[in-house]
Amino acid sequence: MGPHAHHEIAVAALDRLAIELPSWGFANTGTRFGKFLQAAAAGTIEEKFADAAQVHRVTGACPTLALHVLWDVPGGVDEVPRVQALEQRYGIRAGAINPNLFQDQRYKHGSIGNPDPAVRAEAMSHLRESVEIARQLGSRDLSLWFADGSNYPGTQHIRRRKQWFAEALGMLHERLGPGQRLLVEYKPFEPAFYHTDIADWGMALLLAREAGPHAHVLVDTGHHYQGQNIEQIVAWLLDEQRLGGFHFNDRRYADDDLTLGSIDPYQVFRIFHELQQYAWEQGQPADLAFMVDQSHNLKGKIEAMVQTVRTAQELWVKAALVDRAALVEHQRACRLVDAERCLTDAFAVDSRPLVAAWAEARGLPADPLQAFRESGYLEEITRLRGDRNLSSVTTYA
Ligand code: PSV
Ligand code: MN
Repeated sequence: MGPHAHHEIAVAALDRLAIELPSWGFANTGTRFGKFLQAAAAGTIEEKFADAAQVHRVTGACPTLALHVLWDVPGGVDEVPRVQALEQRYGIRAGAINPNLFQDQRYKHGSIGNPDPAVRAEAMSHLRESVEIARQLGSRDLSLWFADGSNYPGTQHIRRRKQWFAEALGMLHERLGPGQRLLVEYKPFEPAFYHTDIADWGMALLLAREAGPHAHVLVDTGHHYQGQNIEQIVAWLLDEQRLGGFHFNDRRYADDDLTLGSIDPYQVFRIFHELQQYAWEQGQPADLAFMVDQSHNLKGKIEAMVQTVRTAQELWVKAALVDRAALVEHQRACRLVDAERCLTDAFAVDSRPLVAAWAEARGLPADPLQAFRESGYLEEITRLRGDRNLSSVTTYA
């Protein structure tokens, strides 16, 4: 493949890559041990829209912002007009709506898996309201993550909880409007440490199937055991027509929420390759939500998002450069080294100039990080938000 072919493939690949940013990635968040506060962090939903718009301005790839109901629209549906005004003002649309069933005290023993029917009913009502918020905003996806689980053997009835989950997701599915989807996220650990009600992709898939045709599985790349083959999960879910989207992040140990590709870029490449191989074979890509789920505690939040998006673009282009026809032939003939080299050769290409050329052709900065730094935006928000954000800083002597 010559440089001209590379260029054309890169342009086609990048034109169809959109990445959704998480509103919470712009706010001051931390670990369970504490928060290191940033002067420039977003403290309101408006600031989150404004910051997301900066990332979109320099990368051209992030037209939507995922919202967490409790953190962004605590007033529920009544706040929809306010969100719509922000969408207009900042040119960013609301993306996936994330109900919050893990922070309220009442969810200590779970939400829709709670043994107390009154708590399950309250969780259901929050879920129903979240569907309504999504419907009014024109958001396609309701992104569901449940912290439900238990910490000690024998303390919860695992099968009964599974049944309550199936029942609740089925009822929620019935509330979906046209075009809406339920995305079911799984996670094997944290905050529960003995059992998590939806611990892996198989459990999420079973629940999604039982809920109905518009329920799909959401793969958060940080939600796996060490050593798990994530691209195989992706390939199986694609084949089952039940992959709904991703929460992208990287990790070294657990759900570390590190910048995409910072620890294992080849892992991201292999996932992208499975998606693109599927699209090539089917003649069209799967309908997926590509979302980031990262909270940066130490890096500058907007810079880290720009870095994430640019890394995704670079790895997406590398995956697009895999010689698919040759790969299929090598696989058929079991030419192992040649098949593997289809992947490693593409991964070895320096895709940065290809992404930069695409960006310039689209009127975007060739170097988005530099463009962001030169814009003065960070200095301005640091000045405007600094006093408020740092007023609660405590230094222990
Ligand atoms: C849980 O770890 C998770 O991945 C879910 O997607 C949440 O909504 C998100 O993080 C933010 O806490
Ligand atoms: Mn997630």
